[in-house]
Amino acid sequence: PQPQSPPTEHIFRSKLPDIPITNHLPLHSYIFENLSDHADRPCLIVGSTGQVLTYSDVHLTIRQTASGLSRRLGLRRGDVVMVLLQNCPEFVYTFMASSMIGAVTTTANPFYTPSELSKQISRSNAKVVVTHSQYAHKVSAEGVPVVTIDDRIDGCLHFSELLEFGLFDPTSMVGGFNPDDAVVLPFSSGTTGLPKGVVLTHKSLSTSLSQQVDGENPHVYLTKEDVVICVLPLFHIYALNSVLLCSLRSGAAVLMMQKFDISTLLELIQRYRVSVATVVPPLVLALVKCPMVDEYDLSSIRIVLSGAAPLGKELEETLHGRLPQAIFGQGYGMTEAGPVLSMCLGFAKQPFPTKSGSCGTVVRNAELKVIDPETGYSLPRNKPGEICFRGAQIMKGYLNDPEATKSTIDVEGWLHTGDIGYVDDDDEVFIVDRVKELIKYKGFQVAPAEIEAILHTHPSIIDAAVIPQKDEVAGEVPVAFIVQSNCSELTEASVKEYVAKQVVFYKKVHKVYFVHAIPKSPSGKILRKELRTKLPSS
Ligand code: 4UV
Repeated sequence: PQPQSPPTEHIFRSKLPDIPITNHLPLHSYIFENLSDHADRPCLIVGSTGQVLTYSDVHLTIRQTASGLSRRLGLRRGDVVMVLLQNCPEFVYTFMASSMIGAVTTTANPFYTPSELSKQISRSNAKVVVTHSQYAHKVSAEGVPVVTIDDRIDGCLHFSELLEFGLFDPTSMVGGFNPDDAVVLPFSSGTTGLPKGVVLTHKSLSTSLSQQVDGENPHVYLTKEDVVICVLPLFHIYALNSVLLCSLRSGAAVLMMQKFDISTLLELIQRYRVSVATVVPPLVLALVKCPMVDEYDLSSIRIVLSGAAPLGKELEETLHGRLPQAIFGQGYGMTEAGPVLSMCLGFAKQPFPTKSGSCGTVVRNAELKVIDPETGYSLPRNKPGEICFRGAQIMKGYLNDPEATKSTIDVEGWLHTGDIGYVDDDDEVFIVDRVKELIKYKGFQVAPAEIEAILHTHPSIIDAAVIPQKDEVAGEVPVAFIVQSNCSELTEASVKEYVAKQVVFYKKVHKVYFVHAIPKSPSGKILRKELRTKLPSS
């Protein structure tokens, strides 16, 4: 019974008590609040070279980078820095240094095409791009300074040139600081439309981290003895939040892998006695299928966290069979939610028993409800509906898009996720479907509207709709329904190629269905559910 809420309002909370949350500090101050406890401990380990950087090394370089960003590049509070990097220490230096000077980091995938990057640079109004030399050409036409972290390139700055301006004094932030200032600007399409800048503030991220790793009984118990493998890309909010920032706050070591390769992954886990493995379902599949797994000593792993896409119960149980000593569980996140909504309580310092297939229990100091999509009323336990979420960690809004913000966060502050799920008798969240447009390829976002917009530019295409089709390896792949003009004779291959040239690999169209019309509602919205029934597997 919850006497303070009306009888019809069903709100779910964590089984852990609320805690006082430290969210008034700038993100970097919060992250390094306990630096003196682990200053000489390993902070970042570079998998490819074996280089080990301690917490004090990393903090020092962050302060140097902050000086360079401000004095060499003239960046000020509110300016946006694009980090176009694979996992490497410079990612951490640039991101944390930006926080220090009050600037904002927008993260992007180095595999993006020049046109995808151009859109993000202009939408975010990025003032500089930090990248690897091999990707510099993709952004050289953008008219913003480019910093390379490895080879020197004519016309670009080199990262080392940022480190020549002494140490930034974090207490000297020009123009003050407000916890509601943006600190990171990942792009996400949310429930509908094109990718949009998601404004996550210092307060959002420090709240989310605190909900995970702080308190007497942290929901995710990490210590300075832990070695956390960072194989997922840091440009996605999942690894950024739950691998990098949670580890830095806890004093754990982050073992960075720049490129995924299964034998290197296994080798690194064995060599560095990795204790926490944060994964996505396709990686679980790869580990299950890989015969080499039995040749390595993986006994150091105590936590396996999977997230970003649905994980089959059987898959989870099969991998668990191969790593019996580890606790398996899922986290459920969404960029706009800041990002973590729920997390396995088996990871807590005093753990709870959990069920496989569950996405965990709602994080503390937050509220979750499940609403009937038709009536908007909240539903009791075990009844599936749209998951809504409220707390200090959710995004401030979409950048320069009040309309999209209004349709995602309602007047009472509830974020509507577009996910269908329920909460069971033990407070565990289960996701059963997705009503939003979003397609997830191996956990990566594909926005149908973006691919549809590209298809619409084809001279022989009159109309197009893109929806997900189930796929054993990727989870989902984008497929297109196409209406072609009368006299044209488009082939499936030519349509696929037209899209493929303009997008990163996971946004490619995998199958093309030629149809006479795209089913639409009277208001012109594509009836995606109806299209789904036309797919062979449904
Ligand atoms: O916006 P996004 O790309 O964000 C994410 C973030 C995931 C996580 C997961 C665990 C963490 O600890 C963390 O920090 C971040 O994926 O996509 C959001 C959508 O992905 C689906 C769901 O449809 C979200 O609205 N999704 C995310 N996690 C799960 C999931 C999951 N565990 N099971 C099923 N679907």
